Amino acid sequence: FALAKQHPEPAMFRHRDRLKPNYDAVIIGAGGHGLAAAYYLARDYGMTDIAVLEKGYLGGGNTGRNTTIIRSNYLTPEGVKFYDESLRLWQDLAQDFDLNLFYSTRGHFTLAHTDSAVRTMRWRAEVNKHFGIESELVEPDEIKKACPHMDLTCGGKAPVMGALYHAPGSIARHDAVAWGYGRGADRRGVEIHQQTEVLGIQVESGKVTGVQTTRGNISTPRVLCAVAGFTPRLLQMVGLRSPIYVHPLQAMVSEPMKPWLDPIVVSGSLHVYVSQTARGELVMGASLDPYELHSTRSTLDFVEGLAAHMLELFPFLSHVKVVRQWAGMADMTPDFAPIMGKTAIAGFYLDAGWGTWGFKATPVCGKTMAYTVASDRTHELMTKFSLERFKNYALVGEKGAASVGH
Ligand code: FAD
Ligand code: PYC
Repeated sequence: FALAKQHPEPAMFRHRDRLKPNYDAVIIGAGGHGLAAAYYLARDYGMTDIAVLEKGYLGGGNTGRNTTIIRSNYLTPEGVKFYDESLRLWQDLAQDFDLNLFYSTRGHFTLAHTDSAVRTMRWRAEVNKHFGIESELVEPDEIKKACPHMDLTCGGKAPVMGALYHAPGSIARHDAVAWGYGRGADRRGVEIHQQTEVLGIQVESGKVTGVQTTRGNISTPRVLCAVAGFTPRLLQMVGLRSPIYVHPLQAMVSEPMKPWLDPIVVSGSLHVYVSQTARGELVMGASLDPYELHSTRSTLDFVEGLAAHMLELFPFLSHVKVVRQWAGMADMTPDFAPIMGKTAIAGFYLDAGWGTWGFKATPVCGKTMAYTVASDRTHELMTKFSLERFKNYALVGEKGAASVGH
């Protein structure tokens, strides 16, 4: 009690005892995307009468489960511009929050093991350079220089023929990003309600009017849905359909080691990606689980497969222990691009379809969704990402830049 008196404000955000009966806006999902939108709505548009509703705990969804790779070396002009703006926003985020996000620029190699992969890397490098993004096709000797521990022959199975090198590629501490946005929104008056599940969304005459939650009903004219792998369930509540399908994406982490791996290394062909954190752990991932499943269970099969591929690239790791594994629910779209913006229901805004690629986009999603909710106009950076594109056959094909095997 004495401590509480000395520190009346919590370090991160306040616990709110009760929900109000109405808010200017409700944000469903306290992941990075929902919290970032709340933060920019409060900071840039003075909208603070907002409730962020979270069925579990803040950052407990894909935001706290991802492998934190940040890059902008995408394939389509729309994608490149969007992620590039995100990379710009990442640069002063820690200062903005006054919180260390462990943002660390490492350089990012996407390895090519076949002629056709080399061709795709060259294609990406050229698109990237056209938009001023630092990306280039590099030869095996340059990979070896940056990563001397790599066996470029991959045990003779699939030798590395080159790579796409993206110097700005970075990693950051994922949960600190959620905390930073959450704290910043809370300090500006936004209410964050954990353990509060949205069970229904009220729509009257084509307009959103409120939400039903496990803690009572709320009326509101604006609802932003940012629930990643739960998107199909939420869309059902308002009678909208999307082509999103949900697959688990697993990851694992090793015991800490002396720093030896500076860059981020990705091999789509070997189904491996890896980076080393400031704490010395290797953070590793592979591919989507090959079946639709709404679950965050993890499997032995995944660890065995990923460990085998890691050893093809880095045979000296054979005695290193895996200490944790987990999974998230990836909301996949057919073209590997997100679904963002206004919908056919007035006041219902969507930030979804972020599958395996949305952590890096957290700042730009927050910024552009805040603009869209505050002005009821789709932000120009997201016009190509509308839900309508699937009806109009105007897809944004990003599969070749997805990094994760599919
Ligand atoms: P989330 O963080 O999942 O937040 C959504 C929240 O909504 C959850 O907390 C959930 O509990 C809540 N919710 C759901 N339903 C309800 C309801 N009815 N009521 C209230 N709350 C609800 N992206 C990258 O850019 N780089 C990477 O390296 C990368 N690696 C990944 C590795 C893994 C293993 C996984 C699973 C994903 C990875 N991603 C990566 C993708 C990235 O994690 C996601 O795209 C991003 O975190 C999505 O953020 P979000 O805020 O939209 O969703
Ligand atoms: O989007 O770069 C990415 C990524 C890597 C692993 C998962 N997603």
